[in-house]
Amino acid sequence: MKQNIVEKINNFQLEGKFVQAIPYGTGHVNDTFLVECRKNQQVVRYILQRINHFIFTNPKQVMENIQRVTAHIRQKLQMSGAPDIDRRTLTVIPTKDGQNCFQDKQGCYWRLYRHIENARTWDYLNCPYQAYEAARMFGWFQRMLADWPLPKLHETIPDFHNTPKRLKVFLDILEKDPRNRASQANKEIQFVLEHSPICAGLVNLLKKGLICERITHNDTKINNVLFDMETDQGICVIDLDTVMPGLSLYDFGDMVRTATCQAAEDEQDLSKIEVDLVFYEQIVRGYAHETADILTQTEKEYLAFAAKLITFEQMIRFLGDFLNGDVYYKIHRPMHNLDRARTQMKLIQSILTKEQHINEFVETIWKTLG
Ligand code: ADP
Ligand code: GN1
Ligand code: MG
Repeated sequence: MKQNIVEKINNFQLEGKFVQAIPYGTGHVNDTFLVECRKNQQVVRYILQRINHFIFTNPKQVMENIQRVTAHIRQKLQMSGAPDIDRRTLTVIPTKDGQNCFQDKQGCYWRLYRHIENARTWDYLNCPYQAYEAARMFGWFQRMLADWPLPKLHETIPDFHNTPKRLKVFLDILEKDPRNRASQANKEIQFVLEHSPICAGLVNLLKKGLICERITHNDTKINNVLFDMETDQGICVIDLDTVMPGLSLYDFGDMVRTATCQAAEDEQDLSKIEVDLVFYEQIVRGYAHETADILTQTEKEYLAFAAKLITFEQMIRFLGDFLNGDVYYKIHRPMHNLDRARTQMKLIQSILTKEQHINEFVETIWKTLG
């Protein structure tokens, strides 16, 4: 393993000499390593990643997007005289021949980022302040990209949040039931079939011209924000593979999905899966703080709907992958994807029971902001 990583890392313009690399993070798609080098007496850290090229079929386009997005944000930070810029946006380390990623003999793509020090991610949050901060960061990220110039970014995964298409894919898998697993998930399948009309909600708004595409993150899962270890402030939005044209509503929704429940996405004790309204309210406030003058009235009205919808979309993605034999998301135990689908179902049920209250406070927050 060590030899293998040394081989990859040696292709980049490193500062210092390689010491060690350890697998890092809890992502479901790419492989991440924390790399430590030594330069004189100092430790220099990097994040090395193997891009999953079965999912991101054009890694060069992914990297081109990331380069452009990080350069755009960096320039704005510089112009505003912001401090600590290297901790507020990702820095891609070039390969020795000046490329932004490297393809090995096996055809895998590798990239290297500067490691942001004294920062950490959370797989689920511990206090409402963190929820506010996470949402403020994703709102800030959207605001930074609100004036995106042409040319458009590449669509790194087509129809990524096209929920009706996601549903169609799910129904096709269910019909084939290729691993004979449907009988193990009767309740969950029934739930999907009963609630499927929700799927078209946002795509229909787009078709009617009531909302528009923006440059969005598309994976605003809570562990894609770095928090400062001392202050717990949000400092950097990471995991930029899916930054592309999309809907701001899906970004808001995925924050609610992952930051209002104080349990992991794969928690097996479903009694812990509950939407926390104090966290939810802080997410709306943090997001509104940055986006109040960018979002349209319709976007503001559909925030709560979007949270429910994306949780449903995620449920059908996990459940579909379970039925399909776990071919997309990494799993660490049998039934892992079914467990994940179950947490999403429980979260939607919890949202449904508190929906009226949620709609009321979202409306009040926008009213008080004017
Ligand atoms: P994945 O696509 O697998 O989720 P991420 O890009 O989110 O990969 O990285 C996985 C984890 O690595 C993150 O949750 C975070 O803890 C850490 N990480 C990623 N990039 C950096 C960075 N530049 N500095 C510090 N930590 C990072
Ligand atoms: C994947 O790689 P990671 O864990 O950040 C997935 C997201 C899902 C998420 C669910 C490219 O994200 O869309 O919401 O798992 N990324 C891709 O945890 O499919
Ligand atoms: Mg991530």
